[in-house]
Amino acid sequence: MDITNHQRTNTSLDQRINALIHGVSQESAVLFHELFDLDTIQRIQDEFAAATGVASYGCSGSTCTIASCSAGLYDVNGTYSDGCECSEDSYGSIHTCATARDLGDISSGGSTTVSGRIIPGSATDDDWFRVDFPASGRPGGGRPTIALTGASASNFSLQVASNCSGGSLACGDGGILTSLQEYEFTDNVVGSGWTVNGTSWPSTVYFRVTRNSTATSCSAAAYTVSITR
Ligand SMILES: [Ca+2]
Ligand SMILES: [Ca+2]
Repeated sequence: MDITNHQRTNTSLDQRINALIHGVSQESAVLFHELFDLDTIQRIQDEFAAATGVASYGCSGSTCTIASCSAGLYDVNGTYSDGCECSEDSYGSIHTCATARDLGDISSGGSTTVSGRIIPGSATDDDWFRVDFPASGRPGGGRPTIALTGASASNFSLQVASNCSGGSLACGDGGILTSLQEYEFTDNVVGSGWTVNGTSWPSTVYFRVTRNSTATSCSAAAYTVSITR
């Protein structure tokens, strides 16, 4: 029995599998042409790029890198195999106080949560929100609190103000509050012996979320802010 053809087939398969697993060296570039149909490889590469949000890529030998992503997608982890794995949140275009996302009213005992991402490589990304704590008198009821929460909280900072002109919410010592992990207002003047409410009730709070350090994964670029009263 002549097994020559069988051995040739096995050898060819071994070469292809080796090339797929380990890549091919510069010297064996001719071999790659012999092993694979380049149009098919190109089509597979293009379909992979389209499916993973890659707008353009470059390959050198068997190593490919992402050059750019489709709109709203980002290659945060720098890994080619999962493409542009991180998407912008729905606040993507909110980069000014004037266009802050309005989270509505929070009454005493109420709460809400907002989650988003501050994307590395998106030079202007920061997210602005507005929340209202309506009160009919002093003390205002409840304890308005805005806090970064979750495992990634320390990656981010809050900046808070009472209006888009930088109105202060600071107690006593003045200044606009920046680099916060949490803002909390306790209306405890009544019963303390003071006769003047030195700090206005925070009826409206604008807050901005920024990232402190470079995120190297999509999850590290994600923040959660808890608002309670
Ligand atoms: Ca990636
Ligand atoms: Ca964002």
